[in-house]
Amino acid sequence: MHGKNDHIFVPIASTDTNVAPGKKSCRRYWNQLSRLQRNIIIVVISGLCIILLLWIPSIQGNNDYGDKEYSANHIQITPIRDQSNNDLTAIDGGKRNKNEDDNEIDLNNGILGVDVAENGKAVNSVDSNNVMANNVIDNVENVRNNAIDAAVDVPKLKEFKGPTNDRQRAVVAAARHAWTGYKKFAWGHDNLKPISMGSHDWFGLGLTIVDALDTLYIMNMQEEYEDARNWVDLYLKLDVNRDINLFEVTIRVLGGLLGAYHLSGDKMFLTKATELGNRLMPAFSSPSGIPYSDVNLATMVAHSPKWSPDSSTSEVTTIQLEFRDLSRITNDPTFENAINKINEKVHNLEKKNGLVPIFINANTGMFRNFATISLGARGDSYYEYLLKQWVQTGKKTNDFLIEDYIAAIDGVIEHLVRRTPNEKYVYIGELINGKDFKPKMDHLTCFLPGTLLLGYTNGMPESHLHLAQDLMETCYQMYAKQQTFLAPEIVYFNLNGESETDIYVKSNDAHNLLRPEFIESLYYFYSLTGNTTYQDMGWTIFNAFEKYTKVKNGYTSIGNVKNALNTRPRDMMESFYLGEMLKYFYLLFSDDRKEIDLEKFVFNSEAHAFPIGNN
Ligand code: DMJ
Repeated sequence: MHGKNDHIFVPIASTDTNVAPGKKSCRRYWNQLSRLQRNIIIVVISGLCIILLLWIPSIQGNNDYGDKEYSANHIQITPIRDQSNNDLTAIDGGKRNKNEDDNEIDLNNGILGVDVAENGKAVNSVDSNNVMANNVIDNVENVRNNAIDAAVDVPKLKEFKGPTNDRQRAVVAAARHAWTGYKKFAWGHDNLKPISMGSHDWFGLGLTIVDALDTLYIMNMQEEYEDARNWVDLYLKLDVNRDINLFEVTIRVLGGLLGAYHLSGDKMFLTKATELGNRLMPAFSSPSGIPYSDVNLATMVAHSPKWSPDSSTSEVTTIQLEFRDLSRITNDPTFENAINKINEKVHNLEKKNGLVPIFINANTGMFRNFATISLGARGDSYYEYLLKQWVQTGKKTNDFLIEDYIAAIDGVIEHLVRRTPNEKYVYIGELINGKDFKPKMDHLTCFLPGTLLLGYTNGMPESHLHLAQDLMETCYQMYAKQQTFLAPEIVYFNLNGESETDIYVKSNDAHNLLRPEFIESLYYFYSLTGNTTYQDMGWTIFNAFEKYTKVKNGYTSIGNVKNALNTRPRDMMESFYLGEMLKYFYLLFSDDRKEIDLEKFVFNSEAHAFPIGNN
């Protein structure tokens, strides 16, 4: 239950329906004119309207708002030399493809007009709820009007050429199979239920379509991309009258729209993203500035989760890349100001050697006492976004974030890292009540090796590289040890020789939800080192997914990875299967390891790529 104070009530502006004074006398004057006079006036007004209609698009084409660094950042691939100093080909005895440096992404070609920035502007103060909601609603109306103009943009699909090898072709075939099932049975709904041939709605925002936009774009699946793009344009209604989760909608929907915008340059996505950003803003109106977890996008009411007064720490700290990106491309600092406030608040809280409890209270702005410390559920992406925000801002600002990241990884090494007694697997456990070590690791934690390697290539210490390499091995074993060659949701480790095997799985934890974290790490390892061993590991896992999760109408999560003869399909394909998993597989198998250049783009937590800026 949540208390009364957990809700922010925001009145909606009323509509004035009074008839304007003077309307009657206008009509009388019109009636007094001769027919000829009336016809002349009608012809002149019609002519003016036609001229105006022809003129408006040409003005819009010339608009260029704001920070050029950001507005210029849509992708065009042009062959230029690799200027990188961060060559890691030495680690793991990495092999490198001869031609892989020949393709880089040129960020300096083309400038996007960002002509919705002013009308899509968010409000100036996150503290004044009523003013905020009224402004938001006004602005949302303006943005909606602009969307009609922006819709004339033609998506540019020429930059990504599609698969170049059999593995990539297999991934595209998987994407097409998943998409076909979704389109047939769940079109416009959040998720596909591939076995019952139905759909599942969580927020009512067509999650799978929005999450998949940039995946379809990168794979050059033009027909599917255009279907998705047109659905977003015509049918994605952001004023859904239900509570949505700020974090999930930010990483999947806002991130999906922004990612699609950066790749395609299609302003319709920016229009939608700006409207969504505005509708999410009431979540920041808590007394502490730590956002509420839930917000109703129609009524602009925000509140804590129904089940608790607290928000998850990872959720309030995993919206920063998206809101900063939105501010940079709209040239409106409102969004970035709100997330900077969270950064500062969390930075100033007391931590255990950089490690954070997994719950935080939006009203008090304090961590929950004695909450678990984990790099799995509810903790994971706090650590991910400390590094990635610093990377996003060109490593020039937000020094306290990278200091917090370094402190946190030191804390991980000191308190959470252990090695199993027999096979010497390195893993990351949890601290229950903030102090009692538990040898449990979520599959979610397998994002960490990729993030650590990204940090290392950006100047973090060598200890991060070693931990990354060790964790890669352990995460791979989480797959390899199962009959299906698929990882479970959670594994436990042999702490003091009390179990027969060093890695074991409890039956309640044996499900696989098609989560992408380890494939994400494989992608980082391949992309940053060029070592094709990681591609081979990924290929083995890809085939296991094909074997055990592919069904007639899509892909399904399964209940049991331990028994190849009884996997217990669960009938759910979450949006991150198309949004993340298949995108990372496709990029992992690319002949060009820099198909997306990690020196120029940073992926959000849902695999949507944003340009790296200068500050
Ligand atoms: C995704 O929505 C994101 O990767 C998120 O950060 C964690 N959970 C899922 C995938 O497992």
